[in-house]
Amino acid sequence: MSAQQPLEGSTDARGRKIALIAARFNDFIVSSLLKGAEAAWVEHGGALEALTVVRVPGAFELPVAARRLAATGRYDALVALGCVIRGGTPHFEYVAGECARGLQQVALSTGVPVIFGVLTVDTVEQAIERAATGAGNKGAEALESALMMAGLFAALGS
Ligand code: INI
Repeated sequence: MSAQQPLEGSTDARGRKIALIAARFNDFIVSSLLKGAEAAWVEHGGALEALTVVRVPGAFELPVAARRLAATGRYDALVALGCVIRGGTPHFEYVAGECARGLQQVALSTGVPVIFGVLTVDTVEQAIERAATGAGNKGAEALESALMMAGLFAALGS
């Protein structure tokens, strides 16, 4: 006797509706996450014209934009991209904490997967490492997670 095959969705991007929400704050990092996500979308068979990209001021605004997009019912999954770098003040905790909490709340309340592609790091160097082109780009990883969740939910049916 063996267990059933785990139910996993296809990560084929064709026909999927995904929106990327990217913060402008720390754009020198977030634009690389965005490029990584777009490249992963194309790698998985998606057409760039079929990918929605919206920009918000900072990570703190990602949840409300995600909520608005989820409410349209047009998207199979959302990817939130941002970068919060720890400074000498408690601001980091507020921005990073509320961003993570808010995004999960949107996912749980709407049922639309919201992927946490927000870097929360201590130093600029750590951010650069995670936004570099190629393997390890967290934007690309976030996009792949979105495709996995969209594929899984498609396989589960409504
Ligand atoms: N926003 C970020 O995305 N990353 C940060 O590191 C950051 N810091 O450090 O302040 C940040 N602040 C802006 C915040 O997200 C809001 O846009 C702003 O407070 C207006 O609501």
